[in-house]
Amino acid sequence: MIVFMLLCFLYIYISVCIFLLYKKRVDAWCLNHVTSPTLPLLANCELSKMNPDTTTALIYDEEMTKYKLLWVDPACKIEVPERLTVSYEALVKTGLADRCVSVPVREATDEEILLVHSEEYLEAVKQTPYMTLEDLQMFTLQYGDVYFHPNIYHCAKLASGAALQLVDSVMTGKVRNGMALVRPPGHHSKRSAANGFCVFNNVSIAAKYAKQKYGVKRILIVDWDVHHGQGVQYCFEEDPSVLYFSWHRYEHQKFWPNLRESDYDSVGKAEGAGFNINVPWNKVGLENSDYLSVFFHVLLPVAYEFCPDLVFVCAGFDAAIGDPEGEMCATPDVFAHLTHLLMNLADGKVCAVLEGGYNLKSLPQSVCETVQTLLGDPLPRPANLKGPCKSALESLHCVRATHRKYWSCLKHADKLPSDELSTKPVKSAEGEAEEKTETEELVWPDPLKRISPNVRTAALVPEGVTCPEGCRLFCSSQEPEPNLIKQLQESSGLDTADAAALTSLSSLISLMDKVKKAEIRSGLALVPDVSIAMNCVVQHAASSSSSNRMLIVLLSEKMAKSCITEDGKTMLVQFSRRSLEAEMTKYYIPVCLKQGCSGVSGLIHAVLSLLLPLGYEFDPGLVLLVRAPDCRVSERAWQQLTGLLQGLAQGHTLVLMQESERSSVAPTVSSLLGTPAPSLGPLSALGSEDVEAPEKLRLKLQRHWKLLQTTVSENKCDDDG
Ligand code: Q9C
Ligand code: ZN
Repeated sequence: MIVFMLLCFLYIYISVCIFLLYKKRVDAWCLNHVTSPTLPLLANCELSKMNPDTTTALIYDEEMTKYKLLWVDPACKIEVPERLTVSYEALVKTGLADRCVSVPVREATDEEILLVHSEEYLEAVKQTPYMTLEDLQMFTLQYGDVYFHPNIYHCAKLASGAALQLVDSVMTGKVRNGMALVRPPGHHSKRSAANGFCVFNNVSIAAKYAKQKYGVKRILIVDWDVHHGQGVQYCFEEDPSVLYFSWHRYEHQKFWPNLRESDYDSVGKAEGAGFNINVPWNKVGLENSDYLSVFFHVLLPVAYEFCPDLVFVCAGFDAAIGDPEGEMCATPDVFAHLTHLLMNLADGKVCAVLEGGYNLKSLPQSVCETVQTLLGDPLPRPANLKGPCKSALESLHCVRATHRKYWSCLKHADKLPSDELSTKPVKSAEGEAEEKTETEELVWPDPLKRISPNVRTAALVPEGVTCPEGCRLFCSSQEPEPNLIKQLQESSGLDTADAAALTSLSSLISLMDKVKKAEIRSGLALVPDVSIAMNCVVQHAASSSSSNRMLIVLLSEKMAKSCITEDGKTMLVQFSRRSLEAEMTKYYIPVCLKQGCSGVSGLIHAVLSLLLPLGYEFDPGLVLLVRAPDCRVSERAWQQLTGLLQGLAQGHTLVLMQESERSSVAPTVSSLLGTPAPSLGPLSALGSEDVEAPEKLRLKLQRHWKLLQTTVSENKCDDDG
């Protein structure tokens, strides 16, 4: 009997183990097993987790922690195995790792490594596992700021292989996006040389591989590591199919790797001219506003014009606060926004690959912010943004001026001031070698928890209109209050007899309240008349005592200034073809577009370079997005707009559309649900009118809204330095 029970127990135990193992595999390679009979056993959430439209790959292997510096070298001592373990542990502890599909690493093959590196170099690195400590030290000497270890060759193959696995997962549609946590990093390594802790150039290899294996036509590489990824620059310098963007600590060439070619005037060579964008930082201590303004005024406009099919991020986190290398002051939550702003490009195909990041507190925080954003969680509020500092503005100005001849979105950028080249090496006045004060510990608040409301998106639609999948049909539970009805009657101008219309307006108000109270993340309402509905919502918001700011984004030809009270609680940005400039105030911003909202390039450009900076600086608690039937916006541009606005107000957006536009409900809901907006295709070159008008507006508004600045302003704002 006892033996029998033991056998039973053993049998159950083994079955459970097999099941768990199998489940893990299913998690990783779910799509091959969709028809598997085991699937119905999995809970619903498991199924949704395996939906390739919403999944995020996480690629990590402990093996990559198994090498370290074996001798004394102050330049290399920060590159430690703990960088990877603390990052991964943070993802596990926060439950983020569990929400990702874990994809195994593999070794990159010789052939793949040779896509970027020379045979001689590969052969040399191949010898390192057999070298003695002395040999390794000697071997290391020929390269700059890097160390070798008997196991680093193996890890370097895994790091590149991890990037390739990520490309495969994203390109085959197994996942939407993903992150690879790797060591050694890659972006400094050159065709025939290790450099800056990097052995093989992981992202460059992955980009070449994506071109070769999947025929990807245009690739964007965003290098937000605080160092210049000169290896990536060299690799694609002449290649117009790969747009490389890097910002980096430069200090007029005084900072490592001290290269002349890291400055803003290295734009690429031959065919590739214009496809290399360097933003040199000449001061330390830069903040979130500095980074975001470069996104709004350089990277995003150019990226949308370029229209990549695939996006890589050289995701180093040494540009975050507390990092001993970067000495910058951007907080970890800024990476949530940087990530989000890229997620509507390339149909959402974003592959982030770890590079640097040496503060063991801010690194894991930044990694978590990035992964959580890839997973689609609500963004943190972009609080307390101000304008970029003077030095950042100088860099921004130089980059825009240098690239104006390559990109139509920059063609009205201010020209380079002939006297003030940021390139010229600046002599440090008070003698060399300013001693670093390494002693004082920087502190910053822990990033806030990013909690998703239980309901992602709710729709208020008239009877007969089907509610799209993934969206909750909104039914107001309470009877409308007589007081509210009275107020609505006043603001709508409707007759008391119009009971049905008033009830539906009161449902709209209760939907807005639920979105405001974060019981629902976002909402959409199909209404008989958008102007009336908008009026009601705005009046109601104004009458309620909450201090919640509201951003109204209006696509309409009908002037709507009367909504705005100038008390700072409401900002209205209106897009139309009407020139309402004379009406402009700090909080009523009419953007005149030559082709109205129907011109895709013009609208997108205005959204990126005007609406986003305004919205980020205003930092609303709710976004009201209103689409009048006369606006003729293209569906895709509308989805981009909707998607990009999710970075504000923690995704609390309420969309108003006219009943006649029911065919737009599904695409709108899709964007509210976080599905990347479909790519717009390479945008047609912007006409002068498309750039000139927003540019004029920007100049007028920049004294109120500092995030609109792109040059060290003539109207002398006493900014810091
Ligand atoms: N303090 C990466 O972040 N050392 N590599 C510079 C100056 C080299 C950084 C020394 C830093 C390499 C991937
Ligand atoms: Zn770095």
